Amino acid sequence: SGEEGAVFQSRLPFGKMTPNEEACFPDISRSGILGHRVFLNIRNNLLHMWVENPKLQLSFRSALKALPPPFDSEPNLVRRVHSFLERHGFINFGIFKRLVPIPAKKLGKVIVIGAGISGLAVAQQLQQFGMDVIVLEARDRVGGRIATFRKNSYIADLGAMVVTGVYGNPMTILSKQIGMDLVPIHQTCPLYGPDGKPVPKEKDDVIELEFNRLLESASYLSHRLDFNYAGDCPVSLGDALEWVISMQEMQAMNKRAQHMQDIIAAQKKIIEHRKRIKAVKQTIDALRTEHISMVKKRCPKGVESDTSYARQEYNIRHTQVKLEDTVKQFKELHDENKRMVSKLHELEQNKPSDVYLNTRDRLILDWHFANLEFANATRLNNLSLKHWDQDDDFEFIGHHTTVRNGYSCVPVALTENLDIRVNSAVKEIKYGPNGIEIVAENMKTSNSVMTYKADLAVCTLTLGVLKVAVAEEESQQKNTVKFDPPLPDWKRQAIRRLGFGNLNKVVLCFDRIFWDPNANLFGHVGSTTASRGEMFLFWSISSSPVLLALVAGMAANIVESVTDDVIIGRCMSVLKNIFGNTSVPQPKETVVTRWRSDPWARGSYSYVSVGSSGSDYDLLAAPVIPPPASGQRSSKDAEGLPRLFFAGEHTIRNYPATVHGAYLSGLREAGRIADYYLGYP
Ligand code: 2PF
Repeated sequence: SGEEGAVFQSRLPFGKMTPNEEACFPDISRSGILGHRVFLNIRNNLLHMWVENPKLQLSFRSALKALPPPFDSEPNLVRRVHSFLERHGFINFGIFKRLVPIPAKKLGKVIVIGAGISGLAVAQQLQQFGMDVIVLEARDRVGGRIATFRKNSYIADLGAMVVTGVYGNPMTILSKQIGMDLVPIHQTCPLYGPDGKPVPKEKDDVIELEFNRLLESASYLSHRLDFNYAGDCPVSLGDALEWVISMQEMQAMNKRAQHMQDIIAAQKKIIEHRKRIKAVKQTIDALRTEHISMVKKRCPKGVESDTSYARQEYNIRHTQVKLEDTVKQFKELHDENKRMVSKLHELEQNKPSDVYLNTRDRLILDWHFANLEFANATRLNNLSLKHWDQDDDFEFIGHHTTVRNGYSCVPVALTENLDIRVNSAVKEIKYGPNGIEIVAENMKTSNSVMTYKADLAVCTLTLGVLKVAVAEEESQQKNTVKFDPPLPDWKRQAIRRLGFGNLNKVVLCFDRIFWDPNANLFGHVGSTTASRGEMFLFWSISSSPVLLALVAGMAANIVESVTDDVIIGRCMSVLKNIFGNTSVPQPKETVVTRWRSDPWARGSYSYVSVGSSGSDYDLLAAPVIPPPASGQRSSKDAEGLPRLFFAGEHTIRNYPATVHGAYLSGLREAGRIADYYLGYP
């Protein structure tokens, strides 16, 4: 709450200028502590005003009026701070009531390729900065990977559905502007085993702990031991995890071997003991015989000489003492033997497990791996051990929520006042020192082609589409999108290196709820490691009886080559296994997604693949400056303006693979374009 909360919500440090702020305000940056304080007070105050009331434009005039003295005494500085915050998307973004009209005279022409959340964000921003904006979208709808299925009272998100954390999330501001019905997710997730029976809570907890320990071990291997390369090959997270598991298995085997050795040693000792007992027993028998015969032959006193008598008595006593000693020794040996036998027995009773995890436990562990494969949209073997979680420090805090009225309400709201041409598939992106030319095909009227000319273009094609375009360029094919001239090598390399994953959903709409209505989630443990991602998690977030099954990891791609009937059938058998045959009705409506086969997505979202790193996101974000026109190539010429800009989920290093990241990438590019093309107000 308050000013501090507003600054935190804006992802800025409360008491410090950011490097970007220092670069834009060199005078303040050099001015010492007092100047910094004044700047921060103005900046923080403006952020507070905006976050408190994001439904209304925060104009310079109203901001100046509301600033407490003495910070209103330098209108010029206030104006600069206001412009800075507006240009970089800290204030006046999203959908809000305008107080100052947008200037009628346009300051430049822009084509935005793609009407996903990033394209809509950049288009809204540039339009309010006074540029002439057209958005070209191949599908017949906006939103891209935000796609909501709506039929009768059923609502289900086929793409993004979770707002991940509220504090710092720009979606929180949008939710205040747009009718987003945000509902917190109850994180408890009961698991059902391959047999359909609930996994006991204690077992669930133990395996989850083990899963977290394995992740920690993998992280230790990477960051402490620098085990990131095997020879020349970078190591994947999956490799590292399986390696730690096999170490644990080896340890279990070693323990078992040690135990066997202990048993053999105990057995040997017992045999030795038995030999000694036998020998002692023989000695006892001999002594006893000797003693008896001596007693039998005993002469009474006075028959022979006193010395003889004394020797005789001495010998008898001596033999008797020896006999008693030996009997005592026998008893001791016997007792010890008893102890050793019981120790052996105990050893035999307490065999350590010869496996680290039994089959059942391993499958529960696999469920957690499937969950991780869902979050990363790919198999663990494809993820860079060193960099897969490079964005962890930027995770927002606060609860995760779903959008009960469907996430598509956000992109639809963002279309306000924009010129969006749907059914327009971009085929060619030509760029040169004087501007760009885009060729788009109308998807409704076959063969009709439109050419658009502008000063610059913002490309929000998904990384999957870019990968296909680059691959086709190399094989001289041309079906998707052609860049003319081809994208520079550094850009193509980054497109190839960074991963683009897959994740699919199955929507099942029923006439009644037959699952626990209080749980938002329940998990299903697969029956093999290979199938661990197949419908491993069910979501129930709608107020109507809708279940969403997730298909992640290896299963996500496999499922795309199977018919809907087969997939729905698999879902139904999993559900019947859990809830009983008679409890599960036939679904009324079903939808199966195939994001990899979708020509306008070619997958679900980006991940840091083996051999890639966070800096590839920066390369994907970097604008492209066209090569100088022929005959004009002089190295002395200042480098030309960039004409091709990039936004999208795959271009934002700190928040990749998310809706908020895609949105922020749009705000960022709008700021960058304004800096290049509009100068500073
Ligand atoms: C057009 C196309 O038609 C498009 O319209 C446009 O270009 C490009 O726009 C997570 F991932 P775009 C989730 F919960 O919309 C996390 F990392 O595709 C999560 F907690 C995480 F940490 C979580 N196009 C054209 N036009 C013209 N001509 C032409 N040739 C052409 N080709 C194409 O891209 P974008 O960059 O603008 O927006 C991307 C975002 O929507 C995605 O990042 C987002 O949807 C990813 N995603 C999720 N994000 C999220 O914040 N929450 C989620 O719930 C989450 N969910 C997501 C998803 C994506 C589920 C699926 C199935 C993540 C979990 C999951 O529930 C596909 C997908």
